[in-house]
This record gives sequence, structure tokens and C-alpha cells, in this order.
Amino acid sequence: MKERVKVVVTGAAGQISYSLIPRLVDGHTFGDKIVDLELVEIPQVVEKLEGLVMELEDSNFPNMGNVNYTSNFENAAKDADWFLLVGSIPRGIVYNGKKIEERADLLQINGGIFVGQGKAIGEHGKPDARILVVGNPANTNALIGRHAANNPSQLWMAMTMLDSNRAQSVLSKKLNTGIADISRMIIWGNHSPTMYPDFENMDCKGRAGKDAITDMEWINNDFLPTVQQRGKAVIDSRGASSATSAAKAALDTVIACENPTAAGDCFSAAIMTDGSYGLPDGIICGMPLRTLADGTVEIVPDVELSAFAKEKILLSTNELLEERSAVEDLLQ
Ligand code: NAX
Repeated sequence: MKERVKVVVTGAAGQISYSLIPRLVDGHTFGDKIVDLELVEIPQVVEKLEGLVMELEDSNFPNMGNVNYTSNFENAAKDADWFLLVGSIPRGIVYNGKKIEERADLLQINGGIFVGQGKAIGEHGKPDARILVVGNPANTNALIGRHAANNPSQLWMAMTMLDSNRAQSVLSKKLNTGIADISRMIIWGNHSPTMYPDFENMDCKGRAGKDAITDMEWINNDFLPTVQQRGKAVIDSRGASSATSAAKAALDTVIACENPTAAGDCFSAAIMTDGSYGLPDGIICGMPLRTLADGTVEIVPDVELSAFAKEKILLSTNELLEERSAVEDLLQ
């Protein structure tokens, strides 16, 4: 009998999920496993998911198992292996009569969502469940969810893979090489414009980034702003935030956790700090990760950080500390 995996996706009627969900069941992400889906939306929207389920059925995916849609997160969470927490309230919408413009308001509203979802995951998710927070502010939402879950054997991550993919793409163009030639692309810090894409430690065909690129003017004036502001550039052009690339990055993160990492390589996601690299305790911070043969995901040790890198990372970890202060009441 084939193995099964149960995946919960929130924000299932949103634009990222429309690209994400079909690829969870098409054999790309979980290989041969049968994938059971729990699609979660807020009550006002949940009925729209009937149409998405029809489309999934009509696509004849051979690996699709049971598909359910609901606004009851607690029920959906039961014995789930993976949680892809995409749902959140975007900036600019009117919520309880107030237009949500300030980051502090966004942190509070979305943070509130993650208290309830975190608690349900801690109580009902599998002990070895993996949780990927995509909904912004992703790092702090993950911090709140992890705290509420209070189940240390579960792995909480915030997504920085999209930033890593963007950095890889820009570097491959600069070095005039294929995307597959760039590896070890680490994103340090917050999923926000303060993130630090670590060009020095990336590898291009056996050559370290710090040797392959010495043009610091290009790094400071092109590379860093392009990667850090890419999300905004997509919004400005498309009139909507990144969706298909965000979905691809979520799938890349799942695949990176489900399969052992090649020797010497690493992947990017933000997880709870543990004192490595002198990063402050108690934040969900982008770091280099690897998956071992037994499925354990751990922080890759011994990555060298230059004074330039340390200065940039400090800016981002300070921002994470500020975000944590803004939601202290949700971490009691
Ligand atoms: P959409 O607004 O298209 O969809 C979000 C969906 O979430 C909506 O259908 C909404 O009803 C649902 N939702 C809200 N609260 C919910 C709850 N409590 N439970 C279940 N569902 C809920 O947004 P979309 O473009 O799909 O983006 C989703 C999130 O991803 C946003 O927060 C966005 O900022 C974030 N992003 C994160 C990225 C990352 O790299 N970490 C990059 C892309 C994207 O910007």
C-alpha cells in the first residue's frame, strides 16, 4: 500500500494557494505518496472552495487522496503531517471597521490568528508535524504559532525560500550561468526588506560567492536592493503580490525538508534561533538548514560570516526583536 501524507493549507481560496494546491497532489512534491488535503478558509469564503475541489477532481491527479474543505481549523489539524499556513489578512483591507495600514496592526491581527491555529496544531497535529508559515509577517506569525503550539517536537518554519530563489536568479544572471549552478543560497533574518541574501557563502560551480563576485558597488546598489525589494516590484507591476513564485517556493521548502540535503549544500527557511551564529534567542530567523537522512532538519554549522554580513544581519534581527515586542501580549 502506498504511504499517505496529510497536508493542511490555509488561505486555500487565495491566489498563492491556487498555484500551490494542484502541485501538492501531482506527484511533484511528495513523490509517490497519496496526499490527503484539508483546505481551510474563513467562513465568509469557505464555500468558494467547492469550485477548487471540483477542479482538482477534474484534473485526475493520480496521487490525490481525500480532499476536504472547511473553516474549522481544529478539525482540519487532526493528525496532519504538514501545515502550509498561507492565510492571513493583507495590509490595506478594512477589518472590523478599520483600514489596516500600520505594521503594528497587521502584526496584532495576524498574530491573533496564529494563536488559535498554533494551539490546534500543538494539540492535534502529528508530533513530528512540519509547519511552514507563508502569511505575513511570516517570521513573527511563526513565532506566535510555535509558542501557542507548545509542542517542541514539531518544526515551525517561516518561508524565506522565495527570497533565496530570487537571489539565486539574480546571481545566475550576473555570473552568466544556469540557475542549477548556484547553490548554498542563504537568507539570514526576517522575510522583509531587511533580509540579508548571503552572496559570499553561495557556491557557483565549486567557487565561493565572495571570490566569484568582488564588485561591491554592484552588491550594494543592485543585488541587495533588487532581492530585498523584489516583492514590492512584483506588486507595482502586477497589481497583486507574488503568487506563482511564492507557491513554487513553498513547494521547494517542503521538498527540501522531505529529502536529505546534498553534502555541502543547504536550504533557506527561518526557524527558532538556538544560539548559533550569535543570533538573539527567541526569534524565528532565516538561517542555513539541512535535512539529514533520518528526516531531521537542523541548522548548518560553521558558515563563515564577514563583518559586512554581520552588520546586515544585525539590522534584520533587530527588526525581528522589535516585531516580537509588538506582539508580546500574544506570547504570554
Ligand atoms: P490572498 O489575499 O489572495 O489570499 C489569502 C487568503 O487567506 C484569503 O482567501 C483569506 O480569506 C484567507 N485567510 C485569511 N485569514 C484566514 C484564516 N484565519 N484562516 C484561513 N484562511 C484565512 O493572499 P495571497 O496572495 O495568497 O498571499 C497570502 C499571504 O502570503 C499574504 O500574507 C502575503 O503577504 C504572503 N506572502 C508571503 C511570501 C513569503 O515569501 N513568505 C511571499 C508572497 C506573499 O506576499
